[in-house]
Amino acid sequence: MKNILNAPFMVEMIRTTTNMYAHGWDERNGGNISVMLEEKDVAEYLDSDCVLRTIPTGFTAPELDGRYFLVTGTGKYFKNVQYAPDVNLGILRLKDKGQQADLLWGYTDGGLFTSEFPAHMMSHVARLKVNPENRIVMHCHPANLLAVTYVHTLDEREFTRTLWQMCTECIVVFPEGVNVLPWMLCGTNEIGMATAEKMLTARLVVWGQHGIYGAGKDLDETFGLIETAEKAAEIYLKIAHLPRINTITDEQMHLLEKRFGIKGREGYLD
Ligand code: 2HA
Ligand code: ZN
Repeated sequence: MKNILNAPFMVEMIRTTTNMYAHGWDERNGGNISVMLEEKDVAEYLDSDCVLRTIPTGFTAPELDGRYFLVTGTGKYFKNVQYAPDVNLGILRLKDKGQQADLLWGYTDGGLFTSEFPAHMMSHVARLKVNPENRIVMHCHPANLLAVTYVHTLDEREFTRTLWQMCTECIVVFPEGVNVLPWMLCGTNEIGMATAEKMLTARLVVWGQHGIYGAGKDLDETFGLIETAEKAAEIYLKIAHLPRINTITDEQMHLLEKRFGIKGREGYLD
């Protein structure tokens, strides 16, 4: 067996959590990531018959039976992942209609998967329906996006249009826009189901007064989505209180659509 700490998915996960912490998106135990792994990738590093513990998940997701996930631990700090990956991360395989998870590696202090496991797993189910290549669900608390949810309407069209107008590349990076949930109690199946529903039509879902969820085919894409939306939110906060003299017009957005071969969400541009 090869050393799992050298596995590309592990190296990338450690780099990403470290980088997200450095961006200030994951204070204390804030944020969580789940990476769907291929059985063949895991097999090089783990004996998949060796189950350390079986953990009830508290939800049902038959679509995920037999799927492997690398997941951040509950109560764990992104800041610490690089120093003790085996304590702060775990590798799980779902079974029994997703109601149980076999722990194959990690959480060595007796820990558990993230409290947002339902939102992650339900979002994976939703994203796989849209794009079978989707492997990542990422949640964090970027300050500017969070701040915008206090002073801007949470109407999804308006919220999306504001972000699109803040940087030229926004509509190119997330043409489907940003979906938004009002404040809800986190860590529950209810917010998990609501997030998954929103994930059917966009890879970014803002949680009002809490943070953001991103989904994508790899960690780079998903990080980049959140990074771009967060940058737009930062610019909005720099200008929202000033008279706006210039903007990116809908006509210019249509030029971007043509130039980059993308299509903004139906009905979001005039
Ligand atoms: O504590 O971010 O939403 C982890 C979280 C919960
Ligand atoms: Zn959170």
